[in-house]
Amino acid sequence: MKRLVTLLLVLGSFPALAQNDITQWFREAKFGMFIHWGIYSVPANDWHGEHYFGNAEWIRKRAKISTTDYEAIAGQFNPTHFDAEEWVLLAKSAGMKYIVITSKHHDGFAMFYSKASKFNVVDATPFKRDPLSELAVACKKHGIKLGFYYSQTQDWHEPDAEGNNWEYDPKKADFGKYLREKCMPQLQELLTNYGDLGLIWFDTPERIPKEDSQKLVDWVHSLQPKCLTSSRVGNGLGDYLCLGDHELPTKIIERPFEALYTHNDTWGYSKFDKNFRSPKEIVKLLVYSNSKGGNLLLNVGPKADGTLPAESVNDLKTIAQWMKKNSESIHGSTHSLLPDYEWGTATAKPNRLFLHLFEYPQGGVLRIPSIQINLKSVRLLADKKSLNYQQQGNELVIYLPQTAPDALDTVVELNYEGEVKAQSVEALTEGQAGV
Ligand code: FHN
Repeated sequence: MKRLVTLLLVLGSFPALAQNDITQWFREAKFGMFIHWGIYSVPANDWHGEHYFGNAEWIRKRAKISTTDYEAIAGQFNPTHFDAEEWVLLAKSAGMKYIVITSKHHDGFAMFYSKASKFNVVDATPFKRDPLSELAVACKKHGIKLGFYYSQTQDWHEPDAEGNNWEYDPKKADFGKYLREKCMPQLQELLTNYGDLGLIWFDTPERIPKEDSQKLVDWVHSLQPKCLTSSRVGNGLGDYLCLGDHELPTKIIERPFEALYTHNDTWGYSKFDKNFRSPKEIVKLLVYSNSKGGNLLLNVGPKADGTLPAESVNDLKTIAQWMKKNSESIHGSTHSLLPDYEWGTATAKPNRLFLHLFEYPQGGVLRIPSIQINLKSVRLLADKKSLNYQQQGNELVIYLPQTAPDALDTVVELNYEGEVKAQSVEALTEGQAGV
């Protein structure tokens, strides 16, 4: 149960950006699309009739598939329906400002043309196209930042990397050799052949020594000084913080950060998983991440034919409708200056607070306790309709339409002058994210 604090505090100030801060675009982006796509989308959690549940991109390890058998899957990967521009436009319409796609996941397969390993989409599949290059072109055309996920430590195709303990003896592994001969050359290809990148999304650092994590960060920055690295490069390094999978922040985090969720219960496509989060749940995840100062990276898992699951397309289109009317409360916003409440939470811009009502108040009367604010106007963000309000002592009462104008999230915009004084965020936020 939350502690009630009667003391009113001036809640936070707007985070200042250092000049030439390479994280600025990331801080302002707020919403990104994660894409886990690889040859694991062919079995899609069905390995010769045996059904797996959960992370479909892990099929190689979970079914202990031999190198020969796994290489044969590449021979069946022919996503002729892939249309980079379609994905980029869908992401853009949903308000996503960046896309991060798996260039090489733990299975070791490169979804790009690589001279450093023949186990790549151009050399090893009938598709013969480089989807990352097509995505880079489409992202540039539509003003979307592009980032590449790269599994730096686990590579189940390489005896010298981590992870494949069913075919190789980990004691004989020479991790330095793998770094020199595959990981760093492939990063060089990614950072040289696809234009300016927003970020490299490292993952599962495992036991990587600190000097190797540092080497990777330095390598990325030497090739593209403005390219960010994720904290999962390991050992406390990286330009921004990735929270754990499916972890929502409950308190303001000053460092640039990203919460990450997948649309259902797998990152790569699984033919058995229909447990998709609803558009409302996704908007809620987005807003709660934003209200603590960070971004949401939402994952979709395309199929082996190059199309996105219909559920992902439909839900992103629903979010796009909401975003059309409410994006002002998202992009470029900062963490909330208010605590979380039973009805939802807030995002902020200078002199503006955006209240996101996920649980609509009964009869349309919204009461915010313990707040002092010099209001200039209160309105619904979607249609700019003014709302009546009253400051009754320390309580602010806002009179809304009787029923929720937006079933996903009704956004109320407060315009104010001076400082906002409210109940301590510390006291109210713990455990209230409630998604
Ligand atoms: O093992 C991976 C998993 O397959 C997926 O890529 C997620 C995304 O954050 N990262 C690892 C687990 O944390």
